[in-house]
Amino acid sequence: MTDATKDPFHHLHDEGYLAAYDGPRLEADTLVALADRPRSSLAGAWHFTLDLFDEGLRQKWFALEPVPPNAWTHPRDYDPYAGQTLEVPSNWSMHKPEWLHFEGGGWYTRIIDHVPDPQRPVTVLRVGAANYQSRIFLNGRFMGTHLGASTPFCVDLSAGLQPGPNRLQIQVDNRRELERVPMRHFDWFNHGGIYREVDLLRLPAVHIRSAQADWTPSWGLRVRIRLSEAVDTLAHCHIEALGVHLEIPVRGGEGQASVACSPRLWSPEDPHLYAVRFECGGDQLNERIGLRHIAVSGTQILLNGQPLFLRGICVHEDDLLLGKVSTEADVRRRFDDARAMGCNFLRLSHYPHHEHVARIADEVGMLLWEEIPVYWAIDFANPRTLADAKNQLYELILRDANRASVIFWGVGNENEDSDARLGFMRALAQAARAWDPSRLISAACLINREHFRIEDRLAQHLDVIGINEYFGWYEPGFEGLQRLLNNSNPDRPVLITETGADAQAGHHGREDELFTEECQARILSEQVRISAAKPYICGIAPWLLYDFRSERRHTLFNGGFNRKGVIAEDKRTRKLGFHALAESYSRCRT
Ligand code: GCB
Repeated sequence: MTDATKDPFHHLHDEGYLAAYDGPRLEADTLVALADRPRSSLAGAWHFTLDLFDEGLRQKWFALEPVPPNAWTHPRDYDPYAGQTLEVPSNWSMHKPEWLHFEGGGWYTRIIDHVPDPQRPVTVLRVGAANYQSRIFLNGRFMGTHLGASTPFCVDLSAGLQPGPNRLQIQVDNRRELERVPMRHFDWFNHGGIYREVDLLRLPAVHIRSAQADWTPSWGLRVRIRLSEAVDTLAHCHIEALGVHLEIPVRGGEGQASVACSPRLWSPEDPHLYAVRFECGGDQLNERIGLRHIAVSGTQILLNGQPLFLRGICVHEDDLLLGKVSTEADVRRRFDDARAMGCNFLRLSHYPHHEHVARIADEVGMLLWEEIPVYWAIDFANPRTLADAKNQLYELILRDANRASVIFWGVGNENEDSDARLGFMRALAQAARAWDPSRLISAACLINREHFRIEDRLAQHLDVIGINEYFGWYEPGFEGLQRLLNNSNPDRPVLITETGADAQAGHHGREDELFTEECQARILSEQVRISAAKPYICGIAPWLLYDFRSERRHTLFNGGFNRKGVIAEDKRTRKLGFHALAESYSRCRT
């Protein structure tokens, strides 16, 4: 063994270097609600390098001080204060052709200036999303690590900040690994880097971590609040338009209160939002919140007591130029395109999308399914994997708990039945219900092939059974679909969470010719016609709005893209499937 303190080459022989950076974990409990809080954006150029061999962690690049001009120093393999920069937020895959497929570490460095404020002594760094593991360093000190590619995380920097310049470094690693959620095999592109907003929040010593308001006919308005400290105090919630001024007793940092009221209920037809103010001590949050009630009765979904049929479409976050970065214009285009087909529902697959998606959906009146990437094979027997999945779910729920548009939490997609999978997914469904009893829990399940029925051991833990089926595409003809639906007798609503067909835009031919627009259009029409006729089917969300990059798809027609979009990857070229779906939806029950 070499002594690390004496031997500058110690790191060459140390394969245990990662262990020091596995914790503390930055988890949902440390998240701070963003709402309308004042924030300083750290968007812009950060010093950056890719780091395939983890040299930064091995050599401790975070310990490197800037070298004064003309001073001598040991030669370095990387200088975090000079050279190349990268924009935050962005995906490194989109910056240089040779970075497109890079999977490994990336180092971001930025100097931040700190001016102490006695009124707001807490400084929190909030990262909107970075794929997949992030490790945060402040002035050379390791502050913690976050797992998960698509949910936000926070780290309290206060203890390490000095007045004046401070060195903030984030190492982000997008390697696909066995323990991860998703694991190693998925049908979308593994864009790396910090691809959502990074902000600094200045907060009072005791501040609001989360504040949620929802409404049910039995409770009335219910408000839940959680503070940063386990104190006993009073919090308040004001909705002027409803004359609500609710006092919330807080014990040990948590409080809940409710009051009867009759709000104008939010719905896709009338997406009414109330201005809501939460206050506690010196902290306050303003939100615009829709109040509505979603429930299941027998095989129906009821929105505000009325039966609901979901005319949906699935969508990925992928952009030809921006990768997984979603601008507001891009999100609004998604809703406009979906609306043009007569949709009232989007499935945001297969991971949490940007947080402004649900905000805009609240505003424009679109219902949403949000999910975590418990996708295909997962290391279901591994407790660390379950902890990661649960944490991603909790982060998503905390982030979007005030969004009326979100009616589903999806806890998985096409996971093969096994005892380990059942235990894992049941735990997720139960956790989601405990954290948020105001929404429906579902999962996109596979067909039970043995009995050829809609049947899943997980179903009893779900409010709505999601089914992915590709009759007409991966299986010829529609007789199978008819047989499946006739053979099933579910005791709760079923949502077709995926169905569809690849079509290359501009490729025309017969309806039974694979990859033609005609073939895709026919499959979508038949799917809607057959499934919507079954009373227990509460909606359908075909796969999907736009073509997207996929490293699994290499036919001449695919060319590196999944082409089941009803619109091509340019997000402009509408295929015949788009019009077929619009036509089918115009004939659906509402
Ligand atoms: C599925 C998956 C989805 C794929 C799709 C396909 O069932 O859930 O992620 O992209 O099929 O195109 O095969």
